[in-house]
Amino acid sequence: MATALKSDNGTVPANAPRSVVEWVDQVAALTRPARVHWCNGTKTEIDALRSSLIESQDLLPLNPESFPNCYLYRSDPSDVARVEHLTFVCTQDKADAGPNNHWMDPQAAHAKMDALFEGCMEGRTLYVVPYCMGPLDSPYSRVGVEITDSAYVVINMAIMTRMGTDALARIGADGHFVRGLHSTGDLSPERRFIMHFPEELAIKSFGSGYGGNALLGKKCHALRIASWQARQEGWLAEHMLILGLESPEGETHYVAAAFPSACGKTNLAMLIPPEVLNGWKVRTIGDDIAWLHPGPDGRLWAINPEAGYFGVVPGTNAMSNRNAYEMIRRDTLFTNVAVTADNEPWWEGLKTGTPVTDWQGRPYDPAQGPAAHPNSRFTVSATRNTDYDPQADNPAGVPLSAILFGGRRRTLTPLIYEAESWNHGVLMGAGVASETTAAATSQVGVLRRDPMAMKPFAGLHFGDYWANWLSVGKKLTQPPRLFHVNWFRRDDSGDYLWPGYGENLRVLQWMVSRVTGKTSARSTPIGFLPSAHDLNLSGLTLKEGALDALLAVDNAGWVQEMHEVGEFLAEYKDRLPPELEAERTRVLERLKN
Ligand code: SAT
Ligand code: MN
Repeated sequence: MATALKSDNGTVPANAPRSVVEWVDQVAALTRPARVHWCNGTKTEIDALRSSLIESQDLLPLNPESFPNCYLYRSDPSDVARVEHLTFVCTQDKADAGPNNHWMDPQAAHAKMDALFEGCMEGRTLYVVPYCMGPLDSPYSRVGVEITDSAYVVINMAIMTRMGTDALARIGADGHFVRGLHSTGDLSPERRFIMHFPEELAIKSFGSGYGGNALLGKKCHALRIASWQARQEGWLAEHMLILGLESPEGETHYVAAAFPSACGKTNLAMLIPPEVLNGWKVRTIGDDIAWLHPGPDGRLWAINPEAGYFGVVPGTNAMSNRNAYEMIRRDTLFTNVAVTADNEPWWEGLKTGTPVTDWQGRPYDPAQGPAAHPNSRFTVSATRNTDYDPQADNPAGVPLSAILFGGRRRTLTPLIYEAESWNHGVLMGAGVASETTAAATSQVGVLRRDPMAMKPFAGLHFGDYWANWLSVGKKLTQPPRLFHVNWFRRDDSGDYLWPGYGENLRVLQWMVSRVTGKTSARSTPIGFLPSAHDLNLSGLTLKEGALDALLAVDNAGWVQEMHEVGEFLAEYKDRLPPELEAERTRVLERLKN
């Protein structure tokens, strides 16, 4: 079929590559939209889309005095988080998807999805959304096109990516692009699937409008498809924040950190130093995803493929994350928060105001659960962050001094410990475990292994993924140092042992002093740890015994942990790199001696 469908945004852009036009035609023939709209990413376009959503009451303007240009979107109550049990990696060979993914045969998956997409856009607009993950002029960036029938998705993509004409131009130059097809369908959880075809650079997502399921540039492209490509090409696509840490002497170290969803990546990326650590400065490159490339100088260079934040709202306040708290007071799209009588957004942990309407639009009644959904989100441009690091736009990326892994664990794992080598650090990352949160639809608070915080996002067999980590390490003559942190230790009464938030800078400070060789450390079987006097604790009062607990290595507990890690790794045994198992055995032997 020719491109007979007239776009309500003019016709097909002059710079649209043939391959894109043909694909749009095919999809239009299948989905039968009433209109096709090629997005150019201009402010006029986004304003018009927003106005149409306001008119249809899908978007509610919030108080224009206190929250200028802020809006509330309420999703279907059954569509509020990622759906891991409905997310598939469809590789020709089932083994390539690994035991870490749900798999479906690609042909069967296409047939299943195409049956769902058939006619699904009747009466709707098909939006063509060209986007670039990463700075438009970076060799590390990758382009994609998302076709969607959701204007809410378009508005989000415009914030979260470099979206529009320039991205389309880059496809022309590049030739390759990721094809992401999305429809909200009828939002029925029975007809909801998120399918990835890494060998075809394609994604098909049906039946959900939620962030990670529907903004296909994010987890689907920048993590699942990209981790597959990264393995083939010798780089890393990771679920990591990137920050720049400037010391009082004016020296900046870039750090990437992998924590599972809703474990505080956004808060750490936007950390405001406590007053006693005056002179230190944290700048944000990214809060969720990092693409890491070995550079010609033997260092590891990082870019943030995203252009905005899709952050968890509850808990955000002037103390936990003042930058975010101020950032989301304008130009922000809220999803599933509550509202006050003054038509201001409200969420648990905000500490001021009173909700009158809950996230489902009902009069607020505590008996019906929290006012804001625990996974309610803000979408906002990264440039709205006053501590946005302009280096985020540097096409070369930033060189990493350190990588942190971490999870939410009540017991055992110390506040911080450092790997003895790259391979040891890969084992540390592979063993990450965390108590689950509300970002995915599963039970909350259960300890689950989440290697490199990538369990839901690695679009390949974990064995192959770790092998790639090990081989990237071999290319680095100046590798970043690898650390593991845990801000979430608790005592027997359930109280946190460490205050977290801005105080985490004290831990980063020790990390920098390790990187610069300014401090020694205790060598323990699990790695290097600070002694109590190595941490800068001035002006901080911890509970009696807390510091000892935070820096202790419980040998018996770690022997048990290493056995559990071993059992977990054994699930990947057919492709488990022997170096990883060798590291585990080495640690275990040291623990026993
Ligand atoms: O998957 S989302 O990007 O929507 C949120 C998250 O889990 O990090
Ligand atoms: Mn995330």
